Amino acid sequence: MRYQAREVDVAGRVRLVMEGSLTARDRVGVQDFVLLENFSSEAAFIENLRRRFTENLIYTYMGSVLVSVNPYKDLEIYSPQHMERYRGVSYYEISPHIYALSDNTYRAMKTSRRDQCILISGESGAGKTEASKKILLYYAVSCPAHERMTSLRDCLLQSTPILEAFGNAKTLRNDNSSRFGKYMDIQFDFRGVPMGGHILNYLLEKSRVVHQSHGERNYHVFYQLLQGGTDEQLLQLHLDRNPQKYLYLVKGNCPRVSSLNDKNSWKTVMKALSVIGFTEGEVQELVDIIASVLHLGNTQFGEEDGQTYVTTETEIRNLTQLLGVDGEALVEALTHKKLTAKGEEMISPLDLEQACAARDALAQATYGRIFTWLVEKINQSLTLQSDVDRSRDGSSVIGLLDIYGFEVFQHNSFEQFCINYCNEKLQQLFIELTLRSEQAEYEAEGIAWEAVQYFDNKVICDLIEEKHKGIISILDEECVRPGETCDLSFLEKLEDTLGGHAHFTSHKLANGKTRRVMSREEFRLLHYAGDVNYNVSGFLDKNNDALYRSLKEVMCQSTNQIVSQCFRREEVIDQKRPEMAATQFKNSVTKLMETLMSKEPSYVRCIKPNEAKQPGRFDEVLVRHQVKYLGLMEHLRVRRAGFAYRRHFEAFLERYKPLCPETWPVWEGELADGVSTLVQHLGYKPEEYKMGRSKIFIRMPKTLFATEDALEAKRPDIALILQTSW
Ligand code: AOV
Ligand code: MG
Repeated sequence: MRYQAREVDVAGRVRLVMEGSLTARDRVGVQDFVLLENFSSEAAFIENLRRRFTENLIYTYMGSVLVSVNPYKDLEIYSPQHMERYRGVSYYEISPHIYALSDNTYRAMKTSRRDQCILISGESGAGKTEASKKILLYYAVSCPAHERMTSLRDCLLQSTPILEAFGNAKTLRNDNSSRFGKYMDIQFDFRGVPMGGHILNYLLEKSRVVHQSHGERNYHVFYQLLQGGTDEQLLQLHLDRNPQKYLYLVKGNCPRVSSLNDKNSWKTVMKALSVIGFTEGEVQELVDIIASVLHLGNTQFGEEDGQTYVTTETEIRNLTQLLGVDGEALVEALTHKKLTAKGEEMISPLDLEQACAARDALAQATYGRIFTWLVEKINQSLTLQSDVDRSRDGSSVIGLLDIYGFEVFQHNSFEQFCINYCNEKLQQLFIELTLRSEQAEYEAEGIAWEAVQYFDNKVICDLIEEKHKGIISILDEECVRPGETCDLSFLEKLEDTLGGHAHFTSHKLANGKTRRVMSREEFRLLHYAGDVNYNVSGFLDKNNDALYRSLKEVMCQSTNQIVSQCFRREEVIDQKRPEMAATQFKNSVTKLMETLMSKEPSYVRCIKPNEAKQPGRFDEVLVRHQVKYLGLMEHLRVRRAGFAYRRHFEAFLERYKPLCPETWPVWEGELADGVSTLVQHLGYKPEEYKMGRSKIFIRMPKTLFATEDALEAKRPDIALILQTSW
């Protein structure tokens, strides 16, 4: 069968880019993008992705980077047998897989004794969390472990359903969207046995607790409790099974999601809590808090003669009972604020709007702190090993980063700003590290390196984080500036300071000259991944993240031990203002980047094939956009700057030695000489390859393909590189 592939060139002419018989390689594409003949053609790149996706081959390498396309269906490729197949096997010898990346990272850690990290990126719904779960499963199941470590293995795995219940929610982009960032270290001893773990969590989207956009939900755990709790339990918590009864759950008008089973998930979460080591008492307290947040949401206020009062006595009674707080003090704190002026304490009433805001701030603070408390508790369960083990030489870690992906909604707020900033930083790290390692490899092998042009997004990172004139600094200043400040005054400050910056614009600055209409409340950032309009409404409040002192006082007297651990007395006494939310986030992102920089990175780049979350659909426009902003073409250019393919002498000789009588069955001499003998016998021309210090570099894929074809002719039993299927 003849096969032709065409693409439209810049001038709009249709040209033939591929022609040949339809071999397996044509059908399923190449398993490594560096082996694409036409490596600078985006059309060829996407065609390769599409072909593989159609054949359910969702993974493709680009050198050591793993590109993954979300299949939106369960593929039978993650069984223990698959794990077994990938153990100890190097890339190229078998179909690309997340297990191959996991295994290679593990072996690199063991042999080099260097800390590793796996960075998973991609937009919301692209499959990052699923990828990170597969990696974790691989380590939990396939690493050697001694008996007392089986509980660690369970804790590692069971931490996921808990954090997902409390930190994931349905958004328009993803039914199980992570609304927090997660960096997890898995610690191994010198033998490669998992010895412990540690999780760092980043900025949970707290506003979701009190408000959801249409078609979105609050955190899974609320619906799980209502669906999965027993009748008796709900009675005790004064809860109704119907989520629509709760004001914090109705805003998105989306109580059920067909892809989620809230009832079963509740069971899973309860089991996970017990595996992690939560006592019955702690679970009860945790459930009391979840219920309290719902009751707080239903707490309503009235206003008469300038006096705000609570109209829902029952809710206050429920809160008093569940949280073990003083009901009167709670009502007082929800309707009044305490001020200290010139050393004197004054009480001033809140108006209706302020009281609602105070209530919502309390709900968000409570939920946010519980989440952090949960992470700490899980961390305790992951710290199992004795100090003796920990201090042994040769222990190292593999870090796993699964953070919220780049997001663009119709309405983008402070949360999207932080999330997209974090993605911007990760992209910067990716560019820096891949470029650097490529250069380092050429230098180490003694091969000349030619500089490659690429887009450096540092300019956007600076725009956001620079001291004094970055957006975060300006936001902080506006939050503490005395006098009348509001979200719009913040926007004006941005316009004054940043007008003229190539990556910043707003309604006023653009003067109606932008393609997508912006409102007066929006500013636009030209991110590496695309343009995003941010609405400034709520920015100051969210950055301030303040909770009235009187509410903190009530909470720190709670008889619920988890609550009293989350609201400490010292905080009420300490008058020092903590850092603002965006600055806190910036600092933790900076720290994260330092951590990642100190490790040997591997990358998984996830791609979302369609917006409908459906299997079998490959939306080329959507995919092209992601290929562009993930910098995949750029990375490929870097990888292909000189040579498409490189291989250690040993591995190359091992694979192709049957092709040459002098190297078959064994080559006794130096490896480099063996490779030289082999390629000369194969007829490689001097311009087609270069010998490095420990590797052979092959310029064009067709040279390698010819060698592979020769191997296939000789050894039909060998699984061919580039055309393997499952
Ligand atoms: P994300 O982590 O990248 O988004 P997820 O990992 O949650 O995205 O993936 C979204 C959904 O896609 C999952 O719930 C699965 O239904 C499906 N999916 C992803 N990967 C696979 C796979 N390998 N096999 C089968 N189904 C898959 V976000 O957390 O929103 O940025 O903040
Ligand atoms: Mg996720």
